[in-house]
Amino acid sequence: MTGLLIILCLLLIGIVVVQIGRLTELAVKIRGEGEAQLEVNDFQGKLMFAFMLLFLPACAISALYYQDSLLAYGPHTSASDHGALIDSSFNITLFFTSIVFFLTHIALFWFSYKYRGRSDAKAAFMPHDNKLELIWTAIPAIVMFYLVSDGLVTWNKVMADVPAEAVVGQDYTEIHAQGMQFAWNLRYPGPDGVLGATNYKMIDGLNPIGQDWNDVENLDDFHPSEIVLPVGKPVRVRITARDVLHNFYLPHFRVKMDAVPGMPTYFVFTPNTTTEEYRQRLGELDRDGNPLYPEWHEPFDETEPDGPRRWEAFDYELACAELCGKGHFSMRRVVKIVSQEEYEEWLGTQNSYYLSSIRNTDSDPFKGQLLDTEIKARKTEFNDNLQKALASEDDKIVKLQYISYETGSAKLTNLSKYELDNVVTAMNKYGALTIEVAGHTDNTGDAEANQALSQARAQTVADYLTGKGVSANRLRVVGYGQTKPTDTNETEIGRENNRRTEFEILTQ
Ligand SMILES: [Cu+2]
Repeated sequence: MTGLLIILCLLLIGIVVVQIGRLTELAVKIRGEGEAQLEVNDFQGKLMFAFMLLFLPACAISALYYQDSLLAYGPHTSASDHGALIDSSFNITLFFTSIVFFLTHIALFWFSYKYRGRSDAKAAFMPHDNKLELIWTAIPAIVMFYLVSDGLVTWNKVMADVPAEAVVGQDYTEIHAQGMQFAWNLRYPGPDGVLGATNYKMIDGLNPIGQDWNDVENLDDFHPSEIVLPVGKPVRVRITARDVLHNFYLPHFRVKMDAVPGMPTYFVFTPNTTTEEYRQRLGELDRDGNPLYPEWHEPFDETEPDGPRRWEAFDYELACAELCGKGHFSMRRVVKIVSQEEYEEWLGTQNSYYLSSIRNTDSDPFKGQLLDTEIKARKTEFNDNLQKALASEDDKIVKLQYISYETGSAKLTNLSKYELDNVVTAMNKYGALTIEVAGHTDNTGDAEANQALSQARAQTVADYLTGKGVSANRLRVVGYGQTKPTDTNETEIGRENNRRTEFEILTQ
C-alpha cells in the first residue's frame, strides 16, 4: 500500500514538473524569449546572494555550536604528549583553509549576484595580467610551503620510534595488539618486560597470537581484556593483523595506525591524562556551579535516570577505524590510564597465558618438565619451610611437597629429584643435621601393605640421599603407614594430603 502511494506521489510530481515546463514555454511565447531569460537571471542571482547570507553564517555557527564535541576542543584536548602537536597542526591548517573557504565563497556568490545577466551589462575581457598571476601563485605557494613543512616536522615527531638506547620494560612499556575479525587480541610482556617471539604459522584455537612457546620470553606474557597503562610513561604498541586490514585507533590519544596483514607496524605515545582526570574534565562545573558541558551530565544509562552521569562512566576506548567487515563495531576495548602504583597493582592480578592455558597441554614443549621459575619457586618454598622447622621448638617436620611416586610403587617420579636435591643441599649446608625420613599413606587398602609401602618409599628417599653423598648414619628411615594422618581420609584431597613423605629434624 505504502509502495503504491509513493509511486502515485512520484507520478504526480512528474506531471507537475512537466506542466510547469509547459507554462514557462507558453510565457516565453507570450512575452518574448529575451525578457523571460532576463527575469530568470535576476531571480537566480538574488537567490545566490541569499544563499550566501544563510550558508556562510550557518557554517560558522554550527562549528562554534558543536566545538565542545570535537576532538581538540572543549574538554577533548589531547590525553597524550604528541597529541598536542597534531591538534596544533590541525588548528593552523584550519586557520588558513577557513580564510580561503570564506573568501572564495563570498567571491563565488557575490559575483554571481553582482554580475548576473542584464540587458545593459557587457563582459570585460582581460586576456592576461602578470601582477595578478604573481599574487595568486605566490601567496598559496608560501602558505602551502609553511603548512607542508610544519606538517613534516610534526609527522616526524609523532611517528618517531623509541630512542635506540631506550631499554624495553624500563624506559618504555611494549605491548602487542593484533587485529582480527572481530576483536583485538592484546598481549603484555609480563614481569620480564619483553614480548616473546610470534609466528603466524603457530596460530590455532589455543594460541590466538601465534606465540612460540619454545621462546621462554613468551612464558610470562599475558592477554588482558583491556588496555591499562601508567600515566607519563612511553608505550610502544606493536600492531599486527591476522586476517584483513584493521586500524588501531585511540581517538583521545590521537593514535591511529593501520594493522596490516604481513607487515607489523607500531606507534609510540605517552599518555598524560589519567582516566579519572579526563572524567573530571568532562564533569567540570563553571563558577556558578552549572555544568560546563551539560551533555556529559545526562544519565549514562537512560533506563537508570538516577544512575551514574555520562562523565562518571566515561572510559577511553580502542576502536578499529577500518571497515573490516560486518562485526567491525564489536572491535571495541576499554583503555584505562592509571597511576604507576595502580598499574603495578593491576599487573599483579594478571596471569601468564602460557601457565593458565598452555602449560602441560599437548602444545607445551615443556610438558613433563619443570620450568626454571618453578624450580626456583619450589626451592624457595623448601628453604622457607626448613628455616621455620630449624627455628621452631616443637614443629620440626618439613613436608617434601614435590616428591611423588609411581602408583602403588616406591619408584620416584622424574620430577621428584628437584625436591630431593634441595634436601641434599640442606644436609651439606648444615653438617650437624640428622633427620628421620618418614613415609605415610592414606587409609585405603590393607594396613599392613600400607605400612610396607610407606617404609619402602621412605627407604627410596634415603637411598637417593646417600647416593648423593649424605652419610647413612645421619638418617633414620621409618614407614608409618596409615597411622599418622594429618587430614581427613573422607575426601580425595584429604587422602592426598595424608599420602606424603616428610622428614623430622632430630638434631641440628
Ligand atoms: Cu577491524
